[in-house]
Amino acid sequence: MATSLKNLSDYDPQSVPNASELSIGIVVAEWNMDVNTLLLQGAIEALKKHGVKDNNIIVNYVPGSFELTYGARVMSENYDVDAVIVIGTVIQGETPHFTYICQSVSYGMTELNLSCDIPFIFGLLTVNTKEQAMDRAGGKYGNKGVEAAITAIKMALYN
Ligand code: RBF
Repeated sequence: MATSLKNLSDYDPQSVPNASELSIGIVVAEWNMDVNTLLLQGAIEALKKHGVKDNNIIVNYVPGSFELTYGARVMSENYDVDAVIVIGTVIQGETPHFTYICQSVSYGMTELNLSCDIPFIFGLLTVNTKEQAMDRAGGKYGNKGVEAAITAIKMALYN
């Protein structure tokens, strides 16, 4: 959890295993693309920093966060990836859509983690405001895309 007390973007790089043999899929939602682009950049930079080759980072897009579960499943079926990261930003509005979308992605990732042989990493920002999103996309609370990438490497090599 990235809070002011625990910001994994300040992680110890020595604690991350070499990822040069890994292929990582990233599925990005197109809603709030300005935020998601920053999260994606953070994720790709972190993957490359730890050895993942350019050709072994596959990025696909889906219309919104609700579609991330299906996009992640298709990514795992169509590409030989060792982990899938989903990236999206859901901002609380005046209607209950926020809860439905966030719960759906959360359940979706859990379901995929239980039923598939590779890990699925939850890179979804669930925030009240755009400002809170930016704070977590390279702002004062780090970049959750970086954290998702480090988690993907660790979980892909988990045994
Ligand atoms: N998708 C997001 O990724 N982030 C959002 O903040 C977001 N807000 C939405 C608000 C409403 C009222 C609706 C209907 C959809 C929203 N979506 C959002 C899109 C959603 O994830 C999905 O793409 C669509 O509902 C189509 O299945």
